[in-house]
Amino acid sequence: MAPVSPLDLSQSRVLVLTGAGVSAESGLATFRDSNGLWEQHRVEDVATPAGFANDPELVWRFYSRRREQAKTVEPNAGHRAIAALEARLGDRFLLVTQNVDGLHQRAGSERVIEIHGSLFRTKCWACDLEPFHDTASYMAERLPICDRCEEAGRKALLRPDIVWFGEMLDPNHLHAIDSFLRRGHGTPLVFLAVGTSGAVWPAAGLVHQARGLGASTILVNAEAAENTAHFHRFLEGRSAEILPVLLGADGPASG
Ligand code: BV8
Repeated sequence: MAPVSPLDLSQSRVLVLTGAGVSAESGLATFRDSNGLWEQHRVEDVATPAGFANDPELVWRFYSRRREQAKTVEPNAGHRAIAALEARLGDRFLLVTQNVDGLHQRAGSERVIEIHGSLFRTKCWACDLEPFHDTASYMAERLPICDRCEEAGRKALLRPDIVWFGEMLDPNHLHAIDSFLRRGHGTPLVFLAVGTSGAVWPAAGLVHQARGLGASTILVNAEAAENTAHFHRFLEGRSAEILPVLLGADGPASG
């Protein structure tokens, strides 16, 4: 790893975007590591509304396996360094994650927007039932159905509360991100992306949004990403190694 010195973020506003590479350090496979494949299915075919309509058992098997796996791993030093920065910066910090594994929250992060949803939340495929916390695995037995729909005489499956390919992200999330980037104009803005291939939109476009608002932009990734060229700085290496140094796990106090 090339030498990395701590950033002085004491007077900055910081937006962090994380991807599967941050969780890879905890032992969870990334999307690209598996060449985007799972049980010989392309993830883009499983993690889609059409995939669920076509084979809900396969999709529930995919997510149940990932729920089980995510329960067996722990947050790593990269997650902890991000949580420590939030503790120092308070409302001058925001974490946007593409990860659905909940490891950031388990490391202590609170100001988190899960733009692709959560493994541990389930919702109804058909009605606007409030998504609920759910750690269950639905492998062989009957797939979960919506009680509320059943009471209304309809049969509807429950589904993971995940943003699938081809589905819109929550507009409230996008609005919260935009207003964070625009708020407090005048304080230096830093956009830090970590462990993401920059392959999935609109998350991959955040670097452009941040630069357009004057942010200095840094990418920390194990290899060049699809949008590396759009970052002012690219630090190649492992997030669990770089982040504690870069963010100064015990770095400068917030000013
Ligand atoms: C939408 C939930 C509007 C699933 C996920 C063409 C151009 C532009 C856009 C599109 C297009 N064609 C289709 C689209 C839209 C599509 C898209 O972007 N497709 C891609 C494949 C081209 N986007 C959408 O559909 C989004 N919605 O656009 O709505 C719309 C509506 C209708 C029709 C069209 C558009 C919704 C996207 C959300 C999809 N859901 N997750 C699930 O998790 O099960 S995305 C999925 O990929 C995960 O969330 C994952 O996080 C995400 C991105 O992957 P990464 O996190 O970056 O992970 P990856 O493996 O790719 O990379 C990891 C990186 O870490 C690697 O670079 C590796 O080198 C590095 N690394 C590894 N170890 C380490 C490390 N780095 C540091 N340290 C380490 N130790």
